[in-house]
Amino acid sequence: MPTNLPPEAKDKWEEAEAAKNPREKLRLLEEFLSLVPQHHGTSRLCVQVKKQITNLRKEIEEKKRKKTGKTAPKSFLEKEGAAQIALIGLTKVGKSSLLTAVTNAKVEVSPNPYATRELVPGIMNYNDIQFQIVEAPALMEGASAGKAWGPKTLATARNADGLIIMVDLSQDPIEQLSTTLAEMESAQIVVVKPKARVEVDRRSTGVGMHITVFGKLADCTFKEVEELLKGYHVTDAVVKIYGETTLKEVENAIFESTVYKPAVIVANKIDARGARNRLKLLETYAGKKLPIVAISCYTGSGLENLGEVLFKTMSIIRIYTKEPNEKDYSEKPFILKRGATVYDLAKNIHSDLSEKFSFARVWAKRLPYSPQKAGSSFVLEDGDIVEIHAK
Ligand SMILES: Nc1nc2c(ncn2[C@@H]2O[C@H](COP(=O)(O)OP(=O)(O)OP(=O)(O)O)[C@@H](O)[C@H]2O)c(=O)[nH]1
Ligand SMILES: [Mg+2]
Repeated sequence: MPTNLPPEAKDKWEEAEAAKNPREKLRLLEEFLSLVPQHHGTSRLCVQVKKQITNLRKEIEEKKRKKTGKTAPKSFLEKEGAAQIALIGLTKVGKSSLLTAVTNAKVEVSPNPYATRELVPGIMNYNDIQFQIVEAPALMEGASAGKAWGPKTLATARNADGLIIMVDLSQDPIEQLSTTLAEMESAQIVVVKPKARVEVDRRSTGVGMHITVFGKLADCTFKEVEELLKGYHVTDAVVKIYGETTLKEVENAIFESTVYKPAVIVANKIDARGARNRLKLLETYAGKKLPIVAISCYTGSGLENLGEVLFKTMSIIRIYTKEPNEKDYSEKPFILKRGATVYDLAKNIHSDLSEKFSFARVWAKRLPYSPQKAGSSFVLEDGDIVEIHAK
């Protein structure tokens, strides 16, 4: 059953949601919390709201600090290439060494801890794809509570398309991985796709409500989901429901902001003594959940596997386009998410083109003959060549 909040709490929530000023939002959220009845059904909601309150307090403090001191550097970087991958891990695991080995970036590799204190981007080429790898300052215990560069690194991870979680095989990798994952989880970033997932993406007024169920509603109807959202005054939003989801989970999604990021574990220093045994332990511990690439930045071993694993983990496809009447297709592919359709491609080329779309011709190995005429809902796969005809 959903939490069944009293109407005055729902109204207060709406006020808090609409508040633009962090101080005002903080006050309203505290008032909201005082109106929420305390029982088992509301405990998760209370935890989420308390987290929001903590974050707001930090934000306000940070602003105060900025006013008195220098302006803080941006907490994340402009995206480039097919995907932005945040390179994170504890200190001295070899993040800068990897960035130097596989990208064009120049960054200091140092035996001293916490050498990298800013975000450092670099471009890594894999076939005709470019990945932007961003080294973030090292995580540590307490990062999610605001320690050191924690907030910057976690904001970068939250904003990235995917993650490289790096561990050092000259020491216990499981402990390092656990610390890294725990800090991320506290910052509501998860790397294992939850079975059920609800995304509530609020939009500006007038957009209306768009609910799509990709999975199944376990204990409620579509109408009940609509009613629940309306009850919280969510009127303009894109809502996506994945997996088998309960009404309670939909309600939780209104309050929380957990994000899922595809991730690869890179286990560095495979050249170190005892590293192979530690790798085996790591594989047993995490190998079923996440892909692991064992490398050595010293010897270069394993580096050649990183591109392919990233490509697979990021679930992206390359689509080559061709002008009607031309023989050759583009050298530079469009990068789309796996499952993308001809319509998504057209929209990517030009927003106009999706409206003027007439039909497409697709060349692909899996088709019995090529080119094949295709409609806008045709699902594309990596390597397809597409020619779009407009009206
Ligand atoms: N044995 C071995 N040592 C390595 C390897 N890669 C990096 N190192 C060493 O590990 C230390 C830390 O390397 P960095 O690349 O600076 O590590 P980092 O993760 O960027 O560290 P911070 O930015 O300080 O958090 C340096 O002394 C490197 O020489 C490797 O493959 N094998
Ligand atoms: Mg570094």
